[in-house]
Amino acid sequence: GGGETSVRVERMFGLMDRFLKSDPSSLQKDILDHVEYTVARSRFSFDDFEAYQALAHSVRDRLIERWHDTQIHFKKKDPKRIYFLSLEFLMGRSLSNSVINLGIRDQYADALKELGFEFEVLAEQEGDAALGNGGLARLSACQMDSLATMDYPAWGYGLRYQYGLFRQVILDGYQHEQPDYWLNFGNPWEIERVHVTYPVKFYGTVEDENFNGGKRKVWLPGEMVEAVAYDNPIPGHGTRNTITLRLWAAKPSDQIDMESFNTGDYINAVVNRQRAETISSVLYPDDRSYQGKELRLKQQYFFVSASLQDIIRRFKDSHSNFDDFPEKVALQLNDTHPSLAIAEVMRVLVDEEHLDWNRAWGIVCKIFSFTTHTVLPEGLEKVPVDLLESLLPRHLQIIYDINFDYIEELKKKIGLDYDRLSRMSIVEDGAVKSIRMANLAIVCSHTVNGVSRVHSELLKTRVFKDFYELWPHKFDYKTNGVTQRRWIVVSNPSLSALISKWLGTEAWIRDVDLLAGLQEQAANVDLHEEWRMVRKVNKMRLAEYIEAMSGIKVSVNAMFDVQIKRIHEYKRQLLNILGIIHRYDCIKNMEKSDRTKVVPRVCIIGGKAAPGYEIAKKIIKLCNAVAEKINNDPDVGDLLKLVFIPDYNVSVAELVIPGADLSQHISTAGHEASGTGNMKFLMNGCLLLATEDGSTVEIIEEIGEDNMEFERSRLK
Ligand code: GL2
Repeated sequence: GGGETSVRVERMFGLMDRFLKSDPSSLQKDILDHVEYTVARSRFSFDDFEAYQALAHSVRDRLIERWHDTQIHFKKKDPKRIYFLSLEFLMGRSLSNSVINLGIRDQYADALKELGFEFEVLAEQEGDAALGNGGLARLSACQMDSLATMDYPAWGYGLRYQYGLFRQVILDGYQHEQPDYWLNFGNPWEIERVHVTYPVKFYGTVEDENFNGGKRKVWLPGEMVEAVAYDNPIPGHGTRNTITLRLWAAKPSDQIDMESFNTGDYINAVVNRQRAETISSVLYPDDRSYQGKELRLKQQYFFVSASLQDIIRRFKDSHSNFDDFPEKVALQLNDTHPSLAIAEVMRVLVDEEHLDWNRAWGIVCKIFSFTTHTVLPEGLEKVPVDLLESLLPRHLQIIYDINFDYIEELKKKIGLDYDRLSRMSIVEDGAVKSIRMANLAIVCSHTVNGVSRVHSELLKTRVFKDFYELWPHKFDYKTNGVTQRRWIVVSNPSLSALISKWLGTEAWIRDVDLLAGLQEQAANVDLHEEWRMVRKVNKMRLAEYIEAMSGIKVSVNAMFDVQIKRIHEYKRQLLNILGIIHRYDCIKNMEKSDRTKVVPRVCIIGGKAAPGYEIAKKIIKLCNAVAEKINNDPDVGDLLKLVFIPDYNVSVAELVIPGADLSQHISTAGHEASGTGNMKFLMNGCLLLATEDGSTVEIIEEIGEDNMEFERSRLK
């Protein structure tokens, strides 16, 4: 828990007076100063975007104060630190979230009003930080918010992609992908750390070298790239704790290609240097399909190597004995994407710190925990041995050595069951010999987490059955959660005010369990009425957005029936669309007099398809074709509409979820590891239409059967 390491203390050095003030006139002065000195516009003439920039910088100043205090505090206390390694973070926008967590949203709104600006309008100027694909990446973002709020000494590490997830544009009903130039207008939420840089090495050869009378391995790399840190302060709510999301960008290293400069091939030398930057240029847009691409592996190692150099440097600042490492460092692997970290820690301990192999292995086995986010065996990463050998020759040797020792141990435990040994091996001997990253992660981690109870059961009984039988104590689960700060307070301010009023406290913003207190008022008709009004306001906001995006006018008196998530066959958007076609047919075939009994419905679908996922892209086209037909049929009118919302992302979700009456989570049972959208809709008071899959099963238990209806086939 946080307790011991809490930074919920006032500034440590008696410098309270130095703190930036947050009364409206101080805020106004700060904003105007930033207009003049940061944005370099006249304080008498600046537009909404410039006002947003100045506002963001003024908030950032306040974040930095807390962030410094947090660093000083933890440096002094030296607690065990949590390092969350993830290749994806879907942070969305930062402005509203920051001022809400800092507790100064209203002060800013008042300050801006007097300057002639609306807070909400300026907040809309911010683009999304979309450095991830879907649920896994948004979960990382929610976790950062919770770690900060709960006073953990945590660090997030990831990659600062130059282009985030592609922008989805719909042309003639088809998805087209365009680059997301999210950094083109600057990013006030990050701080470039030009002095926090580390060299990252690739390729080359491994040689034997004489050492202390024996031999040791030396990696002679063939390419070197520089990792530069960009820090994103993450404020907790109701605490001064402000943690760091450190994202790495690739820059050419001064040490590369000196030869070409010296031999006069200046142009090629510059071109080669630019190549370095491609490592952090683009996020792979496929969630859960791994193609064994070299650039992807390079990204993984680049981020792992830089993060570990940083973590080890911090450890060495105050420790000299690596046996203490597990007391001070916890490394959380978010899926298999960062699992090269295991081989990298071994390499650093053995090759650079000269620990003997067994001592290093003992340390490695105590520091890693691994969360897997998938059910499908084909979703598990496999890295072709040839690729690894060329890019990271020393790591391949280390993985082989880990595997050798592990298989020897395994033989002692399970005997010579070769089928089982080959299933459990880290190395897969097939047409393409490859490394099974999940097996590597399981072997070395002290804990293997699932993301819901059902998921964990599937891991134990199917996906990782062999491992569960061997190490039952390693298997655990932590059902996913989402932060109410983002999904109610930021995205649904009216509902947030309503909840605080009826609970008589704002404490639920830190402690979500307190929402259960609303149960006492469940029958209160005044509450119902206010709730309905809140929903209406949110539906109006959504209807305006729909009209602006698609030109389709929808009635707010209709039921808004929503399915927003990545497009996947298993998520069954197709089933939803077939249901809509059926509904349309039924209405068409109805007697006019019966139509009055139909509840008017606006069906809303949104989501991106991986660019190479043909069937998913056809589902989008189908949706748009069906929409075209239904929406232009005057005979059906407001009884049925279908809208495909383009470019689904975090800020679109923030707009759509509060306006939904019904939401669909209809994955084929056994396929959705958890799902997190269901929780976001639910906490906004939305009905769920769902299959018993992933976390929905636990939602059912929480809400109780009184609050749900089973489909007939489930009733005996
Ligand atoms: C996912 C799972 O599919 C999803 O069910 C789960 O809620 C999230 C977070 O644990 O992880 N796995 C994955 O690769 N993506 C997910 O959303 N993209």
